[in-house]
Amino acid sequence: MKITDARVIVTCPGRNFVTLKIETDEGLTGIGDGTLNGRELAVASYLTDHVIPCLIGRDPHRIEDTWQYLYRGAYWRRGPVTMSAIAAVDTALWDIKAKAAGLPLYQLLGGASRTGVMVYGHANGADIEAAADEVAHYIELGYKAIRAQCGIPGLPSTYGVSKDKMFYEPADADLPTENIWSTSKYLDHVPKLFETLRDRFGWDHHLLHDAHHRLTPIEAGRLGKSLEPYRLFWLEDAVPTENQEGFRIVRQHTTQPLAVGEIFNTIWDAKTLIEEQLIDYIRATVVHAGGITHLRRIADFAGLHHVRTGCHGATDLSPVCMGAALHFDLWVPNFGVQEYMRHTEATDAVFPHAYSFAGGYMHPGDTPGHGVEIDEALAAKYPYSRAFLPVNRLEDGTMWNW
Ligand code: GCO
Ligand code: MG
Repeated sequence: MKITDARVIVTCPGRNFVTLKIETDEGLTGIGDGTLNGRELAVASYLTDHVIPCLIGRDPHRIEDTWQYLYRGAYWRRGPVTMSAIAAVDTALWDIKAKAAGLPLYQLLGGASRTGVMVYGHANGADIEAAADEVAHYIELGYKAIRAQCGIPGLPSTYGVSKDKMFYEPADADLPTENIWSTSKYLDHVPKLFETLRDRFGWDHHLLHDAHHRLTPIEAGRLGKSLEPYRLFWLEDAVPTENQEGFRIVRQHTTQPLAVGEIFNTIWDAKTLIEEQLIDYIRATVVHAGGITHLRRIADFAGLHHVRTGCHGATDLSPVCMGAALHFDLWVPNFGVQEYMRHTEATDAVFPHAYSFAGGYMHPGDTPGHGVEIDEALAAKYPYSRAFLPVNRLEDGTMWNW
């Protein structure tokens, strides 16, 4: 088999998505997600200008060789743009290989390790009561695991708290929105949210929380300690991880399970975190971590060190990434949980898919390939529309981590 053509489709059915479609001389096609929120066109150009010309004429079955060709062969390794582009190619090639075999992708990885993939949803509210009402809603929908975020008194807006119910979309403006942050206000308030949730809902559901890289290690240690009585499934992205050794300090101070990695691109971003067992869950996912080929490598390394997976699954990861991630999740032996933020109806219509949700679990479906397609005619009706993620400042105006 040979690759005869490939093209990038940028579409905005409510938010921007970058999709690579690869065609072959045998009529089989495959698609991969290359969406990088707020920097979409950089990946589109990387693919169109620098990757697609090298793909034409290659054997699509040679997934590993193509991955190494694009990673080692570029000379300029790693980084979110490069690795999202490699992921788009890799995902499309796994799609083609599985279609050629007539099997759902998870069968090629080694088959199902479980009957369904536990997912967590996002419950957000302007205050504790509103967040608790949203948790109730997710429980009604059947979720076993729920992430909870709420507004902080004295702060005009807070990470994770959306205008819309059920959809949280941070890339909301043509130029970055400015948020205001206070770590001390946040640290005082969050334990009250989880105290309320345990009082109201008991202990049958997993609760999760995302600190979105805003704390220092010692502050994260304090938050972890103050949340221990409420037995969270995980505390996510407590501190930025450019300095992986910072997690040693967090670990020394709390038994709170820790998750990190949604912005990781390669195994090197997590090497110390994993081999020193400084985290419990690795959040890397298909699109930003080099595709199925590289994510599998990260997961195997993590498995040796008691670290389980918890793939990122926000709305900026397209249904194509979601489909591929669910095949990975169904197989991966050291699975933890999968994030699942629902896409809008318009997005689901552009990306018809075989995956489904029932009773808190998802299944990728048994369609050959990864089970997600793109309706190109419909996609063309939604042209790219620039949208940025917010930026964040401390109360005195200092730039902080969003
Ligand atoms: C999460 C994330 C997202 C990110 C978003 C950035 O845990 O789901 O933190 O909400 O902020 O994916 O593009
Ligand atoms: Mg997060």
